[in-house]
Amino acid sequence: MVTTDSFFGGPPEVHASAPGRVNLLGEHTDYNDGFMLPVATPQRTTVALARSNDDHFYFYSSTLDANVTFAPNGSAPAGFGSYIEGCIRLVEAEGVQVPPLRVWVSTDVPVGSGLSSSAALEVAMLRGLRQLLGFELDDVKLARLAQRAEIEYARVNCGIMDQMASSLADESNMLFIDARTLEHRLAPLPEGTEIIVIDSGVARKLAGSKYNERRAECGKPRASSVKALRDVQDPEAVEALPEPQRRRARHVVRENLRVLEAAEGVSAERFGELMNASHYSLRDDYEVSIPELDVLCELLRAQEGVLGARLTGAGFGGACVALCRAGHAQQAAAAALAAYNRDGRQGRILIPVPTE
Ligand code: NG1
Repeated sequence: MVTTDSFFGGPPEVHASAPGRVNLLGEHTDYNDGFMLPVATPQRTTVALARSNDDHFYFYSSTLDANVTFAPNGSAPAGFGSYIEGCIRLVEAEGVQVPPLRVWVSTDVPVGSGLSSSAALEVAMLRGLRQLLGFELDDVKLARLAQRAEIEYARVNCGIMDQMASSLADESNMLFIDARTLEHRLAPLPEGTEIIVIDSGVARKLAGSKYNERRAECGKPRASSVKALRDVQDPEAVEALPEPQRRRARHVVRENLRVLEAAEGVSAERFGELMNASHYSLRDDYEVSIPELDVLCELLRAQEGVLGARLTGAGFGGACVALCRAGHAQQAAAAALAAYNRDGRQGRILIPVPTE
């Protein structure tokens, strides 16, 4: 096991960290210029940075116990190093000279559960670079660079939600985001509520290819007079589209309306209803759910104190999020998980963070 002391030969120059995110409402809306309401996870990714003693870059992930080394004119292979290298190259492209570095990474954000461990790594790394090198970078610009690192270096054609949430959200408030203007504001969770997140134990195998397919399907209506689905306010307006664009557009248009309603401040009960409606729409119209996520949401809804539940993130596996009355999360999560795993499934509670 490599410690920071052994990796750096002493203390690093700076530490920085960033959270993952759980999206409460507004799924598959970010790449349609729409609206969303994520919160930050209690789990975080931490980076430690110091200038290298020679002209090479050295990255170490203590979570993966993996090393990446490359010369200044080289590049990191695909994997955790490509996110870090992407941040470095994009900061260089902003005109900042970045010396060869040693970078140590550790995370307790679950990887592959739809909680955006990749955004947490990008945002933590950019914060670390900003701190080490002392250049100006506001938190929205930082989120934009983090998104570009994901698209251009990790080769994932994502929207801006994850990086905005990791850069600007906190754990006790939702972050309302307008993906077109990047206007954002914190909005409190409905009074007297807390959240549960349970990983279904199903890896998001098709997430990449199906994600791109959905993006393309949403792109089609843009050929008409609207710039993006965000510009359609009347849900009836999409009913004349051919299938499957009609149902894809119906999800996006209605999901945006749900986010706008929730962001105004609604009762806990209404928020729960909006989450349930979001799940049904993702299942039936957007077709990104899988039976395990549907079962897990049903089990969560059946627990005392639970107000609503939905899949969170891109879908095709990953996690479900539920809103429940404060004080009920531990018990409701444990009961839903026990019932879910009874059939040999491998679910696990992510939030509230298990204490062990
Ligand atoms: P996750 O679940 O983190 O893969 C993906 C996109 C988001 C957003 C959601 C769906 C990536 C890295 N992120 O999130 O931008 O479009 O799906 O709402 O692909």
